Amino acid sequence: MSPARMTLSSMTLTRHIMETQKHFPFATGEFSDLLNHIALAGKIINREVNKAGLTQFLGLTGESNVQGEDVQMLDDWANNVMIRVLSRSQRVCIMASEEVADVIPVPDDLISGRYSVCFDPLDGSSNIDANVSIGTIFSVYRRDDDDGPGTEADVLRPGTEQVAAGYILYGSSSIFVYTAGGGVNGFTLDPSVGEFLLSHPDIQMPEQGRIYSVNEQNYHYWYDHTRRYVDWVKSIDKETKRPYSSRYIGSLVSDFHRNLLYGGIFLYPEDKKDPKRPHGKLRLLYEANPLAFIAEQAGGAASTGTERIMEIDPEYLHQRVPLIIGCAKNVADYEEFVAGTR
Ligand code: P6P
Repeated sequence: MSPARMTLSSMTLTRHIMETQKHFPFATGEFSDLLNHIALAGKIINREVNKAGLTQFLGLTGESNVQGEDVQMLDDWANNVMIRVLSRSQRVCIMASEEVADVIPVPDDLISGRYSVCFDPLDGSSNIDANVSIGTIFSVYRRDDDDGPGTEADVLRPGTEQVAAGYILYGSSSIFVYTAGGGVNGFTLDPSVGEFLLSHPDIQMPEQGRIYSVNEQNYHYWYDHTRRYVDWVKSIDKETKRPYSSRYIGSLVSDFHRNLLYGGIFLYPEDKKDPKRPHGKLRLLYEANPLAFIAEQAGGAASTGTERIMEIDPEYLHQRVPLIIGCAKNVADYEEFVAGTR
């Protein structure tokens, strides 16, 4: 085997977080310790996701969650892992989960901290039984004081106030991707040592990509500007003499991660499909905001079509927003169609 192939990254996630924290004056070991607890939860979830077919975790619980979606058994279990690990980290004062109607306080008998964490414990879970990659998405805020128990106000904050965000993608290999405001780095899990090792340093999106990801089943429910944009990316480009490539997995973390590495745009726009969901399907606090932070830190963009995702002031916990996210030029193109200038 050539020496190059023998090169194994020795930069563990833990060491990278500590190294990164040296550049933050306010950083104490608490922040690094919190991120390491999120990574621990990811390793535990990864262990079960990777053998879901061999355990009792396949299928539905028979219940539906606050979103009105069927709850997969692995969803429920992953949600409990996130809550249990974060509650015992001594770094968290409040949590918000896609699977739970209200904010989740840290039990009185445990020590709480000054961070609040919003998470989707297992995004894309409807794909679990088909072995499609799924992921955990997280968003971290820091309160200025550590007085008293956390409240909903500690999570209803604009995405610009996030101190960290990322996801763990459970796929052919499992990868931990995060930003703390100083760029985006990816760490691949080496199961033989149980460590996330730096595999994708300083991820940068190209200015423009040629992949579009959208569920075209919704075409007839879209507003005219979305239809015209998708028709445009499917038309023959004068320079390249070919249309964009369509890639849609139906698992947000997987679609986003591919576009992050290869370039492209993911769209879940507002539509007229369901009057109860006029702003599209995806949620602001634990899907749009964390991925928007990652996208912007990698040189990309994230918008509703008219507004920067990270500048939205959240009104309620499970607020849904249109999500147009990817390479900066691609998002800008879509915004021009919304504005009617194209
Ligand atoms: P649709 C998965 O349930 C999810 O929340 C995201 O992971 C994914 O991007 C989206 O829904 C897919 O929704 O309506 O295209 O099936």
